[in-house]
Amino acid sequence: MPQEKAADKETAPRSTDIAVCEVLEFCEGVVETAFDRATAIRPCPIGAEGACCKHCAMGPCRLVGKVERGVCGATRATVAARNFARQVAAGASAHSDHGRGMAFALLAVAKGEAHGFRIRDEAKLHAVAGYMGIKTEGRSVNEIAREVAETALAEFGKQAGELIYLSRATKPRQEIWRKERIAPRGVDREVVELMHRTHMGTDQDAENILDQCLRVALGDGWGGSMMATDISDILFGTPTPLQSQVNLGVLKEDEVNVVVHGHEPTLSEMIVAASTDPELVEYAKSKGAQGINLAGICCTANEVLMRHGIPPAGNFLSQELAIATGAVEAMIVDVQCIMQSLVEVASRFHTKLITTSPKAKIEGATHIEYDEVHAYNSAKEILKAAIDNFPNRGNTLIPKVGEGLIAGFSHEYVRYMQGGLYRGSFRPLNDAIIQGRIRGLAGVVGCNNARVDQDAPTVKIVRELIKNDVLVAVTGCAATGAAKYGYLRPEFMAQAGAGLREVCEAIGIPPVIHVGSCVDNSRILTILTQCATEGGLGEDISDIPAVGICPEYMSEKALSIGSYFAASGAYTLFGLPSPVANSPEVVDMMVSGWLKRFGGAIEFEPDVDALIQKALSLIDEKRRALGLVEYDPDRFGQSGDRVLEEVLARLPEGELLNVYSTER
Ligand code: MSK
Repeated sequence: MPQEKAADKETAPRSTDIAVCEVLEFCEGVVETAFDRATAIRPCPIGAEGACCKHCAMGPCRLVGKVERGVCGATRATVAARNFARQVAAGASAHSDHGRGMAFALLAVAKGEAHGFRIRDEAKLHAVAGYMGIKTEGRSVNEIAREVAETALAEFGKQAGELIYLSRATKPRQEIWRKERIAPRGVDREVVELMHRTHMGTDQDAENILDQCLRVALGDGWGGSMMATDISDILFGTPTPLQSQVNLGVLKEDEVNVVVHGHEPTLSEMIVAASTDPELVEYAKSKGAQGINLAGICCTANEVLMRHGIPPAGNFLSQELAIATGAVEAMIVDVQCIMQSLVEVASRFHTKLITTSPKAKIEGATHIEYDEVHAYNSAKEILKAAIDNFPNRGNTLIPKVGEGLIAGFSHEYVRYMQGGLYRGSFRPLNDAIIQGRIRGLAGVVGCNNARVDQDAPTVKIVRELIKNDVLVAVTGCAATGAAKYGYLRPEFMAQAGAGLREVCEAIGIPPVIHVGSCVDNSRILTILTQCATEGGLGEDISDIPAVGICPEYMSEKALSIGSYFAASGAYTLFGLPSPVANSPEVVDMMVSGWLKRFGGAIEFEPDVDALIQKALSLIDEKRRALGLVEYDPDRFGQSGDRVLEEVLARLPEGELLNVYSTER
């Protein structure tokens, strides 16, 4: 792979991304980055294993060595479960508060108070109204939208009953949630109850704490996140496949570079619209630039990539380096995954760091508060500040490294691509799995983590999975990671096993499909549910030959995602050491206990090769349980488009891959 650079094992983890390495080399001794701090700061081994309890002022208690209990008598299991559960609560809150923000935005649009926004996908609005039991006949779009928004908002504060969207799961899954008493009542209620239960001296039964943790996580996956995805689609359009590029090479020497970073799509949608405003483009030219170039980092990047093809400049660990290219006039941030160090890095260059959310100010950054009512004007004000900054640009270092990609695979499109508008279904995919052309499915999701080589685990896992005929869906920073190395290009079918390749060629998709940002992991739940209800692969997500993998997790949101995947019946593997390792009892509850009760589990496996083998064996076990033909990599011989392989073989190395012109 031309894009991969072997990380120097003598040193601390760095990156396999040659663009990142190029800028890091320049930063050496000049600009401090997360890579440097990760080398300087050793992770606390006590906290890392969930052995530290700091829930009251008698501690912090370190349950290590011969210490089995804290001052209050809390056991290792209680402490590990409480720590994990609180992390899940924080992650679920981040996703769900994002979902609440989207519901408020929809309400403002429906009331005609959000200038510049409109409902772009009426079909999706009707579909969502259907899930919510809202009458649509004879009503205007805004009336329906208003009731959808109000119903969604009510889901957060609901005190009893069940979240409405649980009814979108398979019937057997709903029964499991009821039987095991983990069906969430209201999104916020479950988080508050978890914080109560994990207060000193309250819930002191690890399994009971973990049950509440799953209730919270389900409130995220089938509540806050799913509503965030749906409402984003209603307001900004349901994604369909489109082309773009990725990596630091998407920044332009001769244009005003504006990088959007964070998670929420409302402001970034307006930034996209304003970036082509003739008045602003002319203004940029008056300052000596050729135009305005937008790029993204983290999941705001994924939101605007999925709907507009705006190129991601990188994933989580690339955020400081985008600024260190010296070519970014403004980095506009909203919420989540934004490093406080950006202020310091930006101060070394001319970049304006602009915070926009009242929920996320950063000392030293410029705050331009965004509100839906004046969204377009806010976007213009921000872009104008970026343009004004263009003449201040000094020397730049934009690595000539980039990669093409295809993104935009909403679950609606995945269904559509298997038969079109009138015959769309999951039948072809299910049949391919049943025949063994596709061995199984994997969702590869999550972040970068400065404790491991940036992108290395994700890329290795994706490569091995597709080689073994596993169709991969990616989200979040894992999606950007896979994209940087070419895996989101249809040409990369050449690396897939023969069976997977044949299916991808027939449908016209890459072997790795980008389904969105981290809240869009809810799309994976929907895809798996539709596979289950299509027939032939059992009756529930837990029957399907599928795994969830989070190779480089960093965020608490990833733990919430893993927990709702597990409670939804998916075995989920995390590629870092276990945060509950201090309690073998809790480790066992989350693997064999959850497997028995929910058909899904969470396991932490830092050895990438072992993780890949585990993922493949889990898929094969499900195949056997369903009585499907045993997977045989040679069954489909040399099927697939051999011509493509020959064309690729004739090209000099690097011609198609890795380097593209910055002229787009
Ligand atoms: S941005 S949560 S680093 S995926 Fe969604 Fe990336 Fe993980 Fe943040």
